[in-house]
Amino acid sequence: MYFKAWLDYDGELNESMKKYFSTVLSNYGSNVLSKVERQMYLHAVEEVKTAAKAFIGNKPDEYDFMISDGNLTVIKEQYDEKEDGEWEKGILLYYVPENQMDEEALITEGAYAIKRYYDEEKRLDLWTVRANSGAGILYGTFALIRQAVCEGKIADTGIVAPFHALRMLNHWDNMDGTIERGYSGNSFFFSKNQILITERTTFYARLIASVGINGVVINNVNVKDMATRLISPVYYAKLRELSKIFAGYGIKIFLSLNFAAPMELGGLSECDPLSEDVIRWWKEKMQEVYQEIPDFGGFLVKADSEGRPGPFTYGRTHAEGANMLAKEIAPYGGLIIWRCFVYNCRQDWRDKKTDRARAGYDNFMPLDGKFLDNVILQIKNGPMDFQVREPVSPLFGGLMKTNQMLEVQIAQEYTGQQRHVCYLVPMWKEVLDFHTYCKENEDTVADIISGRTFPIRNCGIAGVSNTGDDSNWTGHDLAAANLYGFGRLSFDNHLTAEEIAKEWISMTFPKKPIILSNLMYILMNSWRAYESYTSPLGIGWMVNPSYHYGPNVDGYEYDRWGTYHRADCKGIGVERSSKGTGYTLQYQKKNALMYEDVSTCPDELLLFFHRVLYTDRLKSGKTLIQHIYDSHFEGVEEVKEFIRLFCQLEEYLEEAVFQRILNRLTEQLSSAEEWRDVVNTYFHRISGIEDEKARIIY
Ligand code: GCW
Repeated sequence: MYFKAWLDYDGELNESMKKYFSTVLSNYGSNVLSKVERQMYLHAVEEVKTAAKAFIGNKPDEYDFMISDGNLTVIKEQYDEKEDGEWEKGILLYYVPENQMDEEALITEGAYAIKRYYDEEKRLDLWTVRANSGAGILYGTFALIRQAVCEGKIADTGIVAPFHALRMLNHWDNMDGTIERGYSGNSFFFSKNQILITERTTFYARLIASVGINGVVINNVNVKDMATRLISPVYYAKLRELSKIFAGYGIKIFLSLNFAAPMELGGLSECDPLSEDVIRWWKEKMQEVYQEIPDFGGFLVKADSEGRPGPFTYGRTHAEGANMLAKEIAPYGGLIIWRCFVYNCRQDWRDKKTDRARAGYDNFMPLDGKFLDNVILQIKNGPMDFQVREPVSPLFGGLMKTNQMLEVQIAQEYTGQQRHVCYLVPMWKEVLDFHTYCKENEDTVADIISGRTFPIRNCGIAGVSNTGDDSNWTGHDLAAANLYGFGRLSFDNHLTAEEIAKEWISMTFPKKPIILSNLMYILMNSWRAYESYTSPLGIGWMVNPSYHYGPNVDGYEYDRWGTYHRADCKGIGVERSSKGTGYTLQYQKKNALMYEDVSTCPDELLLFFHRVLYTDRLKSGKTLIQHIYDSHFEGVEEVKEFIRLFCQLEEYLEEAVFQRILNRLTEQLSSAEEWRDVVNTYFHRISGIEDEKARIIY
């Protein structure tokens, strides 16, 4: 059992708007379409029918049409002329053949335009979706329905082209059905070492296509055991079937790859990327994979990180490792997406120069320009690991000759594990809008990963998925806003976090002003609230090791000595300026200077960059210790406010939905109280400084 998430199409249309959904006109009969394009087109037509069913309770009439010299002819068996004064209204999906294109920009894969079409003489009044690709027709159709649901009306869009070329979801699903950092049940891709293909598979493809996703990595980047065998005859038939289903929604399937596959699968004695045997093995493997799965997108690789094998074992670089694979997959148009999450998890934090934050840059910056064109480096948003607040990775703005992709985590590993509400779109917006100063203009992260800064074609954005087989897909109903938001933002970088939240609420819940305003408040304040009651000012972690939920101030798992945050009786924070680990110097000058100086370093990242005394004052005028106390108290109060606002919605929401969300919010409150008490007590004891407001600190 699963819910339709935001595809319920529960819209309130007036009578005049409803009429448009009484007819759908399509031209997929024309022979310009390839099989897969036609499939996407058919799915778009299907979507209009589904929407019509929801809006008017009926299936629409379906007709073909022709356009020649700008004249539209509706092809009907019996074309009944309308009575005088009556207009034929409908929705027309128009795959524009190349020779009829008047708008260049429509050529971009996935671009579309929604436009009204009137014909006085024929009394036609249509809303048209125009596109030059099946994906464009599909995206345009979803956009048109979205307008109808959210606004109750349809409007011209002009040409809308996807901002990022690759818009991917990374699933960390294991073949036994578990999900690494999964908080929404089990995998719907795998169970007991088998690939699952059910009704849910198709629905999922449709769900994520509706927000513009065009690539999915189905298995965990930690590729172990049977997952190594995904590229073997045992699984090809199912993978082919799966890739066809997704292709019909404009989505390519990718796999995570085990760098040691030549050994574990091929029986070779090594996986040295320069060994001829290894190269030959991959050559044959790539050929086999593409013979079996022609639509296949390529591979995602986690190498030399957290125990995964990689080129380091043989004294080779990441470029040598990635390029070897890239060369062998290139003849088939495949991509190698190589992760930059590479660091030494055995570092000794007692050494003041030790700094995990430096690792990505130190490892990859020297390789800039050394990767083949079908390699993309996938870079986590921050230099550490998906903490509630981190600066942007300095690889963005550092690398200038390398294909790049941003990786964010939709799954809330460190942000409340989908038991706490934490709407992450505002965080991603900050990352995407960050000026790297690598160029005078078009220097933001979004510019870089969309190919606007440097002429790179293979680039984009990836999100670690937060889905599972829970009936509501994301465990916490409100966590679906993150999945929705990730897709929408990857398609249209100009949307604000508010606009996305508003859309998602309108698509998901009944249309009542109080639902919109209260949920908007909760979503828009949730990230800040989570940050307030958890780890302050960019210090990060402070969670229980391994499962990463709940407070544990000294709990950084790769630090046996309890020193990574450097807290003592005087102060806290890691000095990452040139006086400390030198991490600040990895940024372009303007940013390096900003972070280097305590007086210009933004407060929310202060403890990430500097060691600060408890008695030092922040820009707010508060002392550091008072800020820690206050923010932890305030964070908890904010969660109480969320609950108060949410309870006002009881009469308007389905009982089960209301109860599910309330249960999560209730758990969030007790967890927030625990965070507040554990963190405040720790700093109260270690600093010996009293709260100015004399509140009780447990
Ligand atoms: O954040 C860490 C997670 C690991 C994860 C790793 C990674 C998939 O705790 O579970 O492994 O990052 O991104 O590779």
